[in-house]
Amino acid sequence: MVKRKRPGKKKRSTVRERDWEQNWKAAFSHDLSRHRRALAKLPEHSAYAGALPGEFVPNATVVSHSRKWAFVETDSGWSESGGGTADTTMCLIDERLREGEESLLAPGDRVLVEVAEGKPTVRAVAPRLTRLARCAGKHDRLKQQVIAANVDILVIVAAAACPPFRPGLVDRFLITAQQGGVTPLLCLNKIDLVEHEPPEMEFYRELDLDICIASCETGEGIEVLRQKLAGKTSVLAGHSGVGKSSLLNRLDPNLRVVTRELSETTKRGRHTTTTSVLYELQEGIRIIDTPGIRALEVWNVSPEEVAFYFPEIAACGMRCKFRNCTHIHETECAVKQAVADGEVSKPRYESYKRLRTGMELEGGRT
Ligand SMILES: Nc1nc2c(ncn2[C@@H]2O[C@H](COP(=O)(O)OP(=O)(O)OP(=O)(O)O)[C@@H](O)[C@H]2O)c(=O)[nH]1
Ligand SMILES: [Mg+2]
Ligand SMILES: [Zn+2]
Repeated sequence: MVKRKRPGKKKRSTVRERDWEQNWKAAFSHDLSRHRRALAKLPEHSAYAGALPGEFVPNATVVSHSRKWAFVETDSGWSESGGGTADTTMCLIDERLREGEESLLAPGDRVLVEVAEGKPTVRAVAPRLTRLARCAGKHDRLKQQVIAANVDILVIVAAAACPPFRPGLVDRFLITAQQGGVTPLLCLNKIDLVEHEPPEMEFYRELDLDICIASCETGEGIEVLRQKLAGKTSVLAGHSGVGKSSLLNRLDPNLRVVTRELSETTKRGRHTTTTSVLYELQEGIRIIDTPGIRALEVWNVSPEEVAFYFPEIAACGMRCKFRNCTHIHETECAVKQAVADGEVSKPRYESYKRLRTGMELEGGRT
C-alpha cells in the first residue's frame, strides 16, 4: 500500500493560493490569524520600506481582495494579467505594505498598481475619505475592520418581514454611517410581504433620513433607488437574508449575484454573500455588496456619547436636571418625560437604552 504523504508546509500554501485564483469568489476569508502569520514572515529591514512610493497618484480601485491578491479596476481599463474577469485585473499585494489600525485593503480603496517583473502589483493605498467599518473583536489585532472604503452612501437594507424588522440594527448603522462620514439611506425591502410597513418606520420618517420602500419581487421602488444611487459609490449593509444581493440583481439583471432563500428551520438568512465586492452598474452606479452582518459593534463611542447620535434625545437631554444624566436610572429626567409624552419615540429610546447599557456592561461600568 502506498502511503500518501501530506504536502510540506510550503507546498500546502501554494496549493491554497492556486486554488484561490480559481475560486476567488468563494475562497475569500477575513481570517485575521492568516494575516498575522503572513505579517510575521515579512523582513523587518527599513531598506525594504523605503522602496515603497511615498507620494503617488492612485490609478486603480479595489473590487475585492484576499490576503495576497487583489482584484482591481484600473482607471485606464487595461487588463494584462489574464486573471480576473473582462474589466478587472488580478494583482499581487506588495508584501511590504503594512496594516495600521485599519484593514490594509477594502473594496473601494484607491490604490497604485505598478507592473513589477511582469506582474501587476498593488504598491500603495491612498488614505480613505470615508469608510464603513466595524469594531473588531477584543482579541483581534486590527482595531477597525473596514468593510468598504470611499463610499458616498450607506444603504441600510432592512426587510419589512422575513427576517423581521429590527430597529436596533438600523440605529447602529446610523451611528456607523455618521462615524464613517457616509450618508445613510434606509431601504425597506420585501414590502410585498406585508400589508402595513412596520410601525417603527414612522419614526425614521421624522428623522432627516433618505428612505426607499422597495420590493425585489414586484420591482416597487427599484427605479427610485436607482435614481438615488446614480453617479455615486454606495455600500449595501444589513442582516443576512434581507435581500441585499437581490436588490443588486434587480438594479442590473446582468449581474446574477448569488442569492438564497431563508433557512426553513431558523427563518434566517444563510450568509450567502461571503465577500465584499464592488460592482459597476449602468448610470454610473458603483455599489459594494457585503456579507450579512452578525453583530455590528459600535466603534469608539463612549457610553456618554451615545445620546449625541440620537439627535432628538440629545436635544431633550439639555433640559435634564443633571448634566450627566444617563436618561436611564434617574427618576427626574426630561428624556423619560418626553418619551412618556410621545415627543421622543419609544423604540428609539429603547434602542438608545440597549446601546448604552450594552456598552456599559462591555466596559465593565454600571
Ligand atoms: N418576497 C420577497 N422576497 C425577497 C425580496 N428580496 C429578496 N427576497 C428573497 O430573500 C432571500 C434572501 O435574499 P438575498 O438577496 O440572498 O439576501 P442577502 O441580504 O444578500 O443575504 P446575505 O448574502 O446572506 O447577507 C432570497 O430568497 C430572495 O429571493 C423581496 O422584495 N420580496
Ligand atoms: Mg447577499
Ligand atoms: Zn435625562
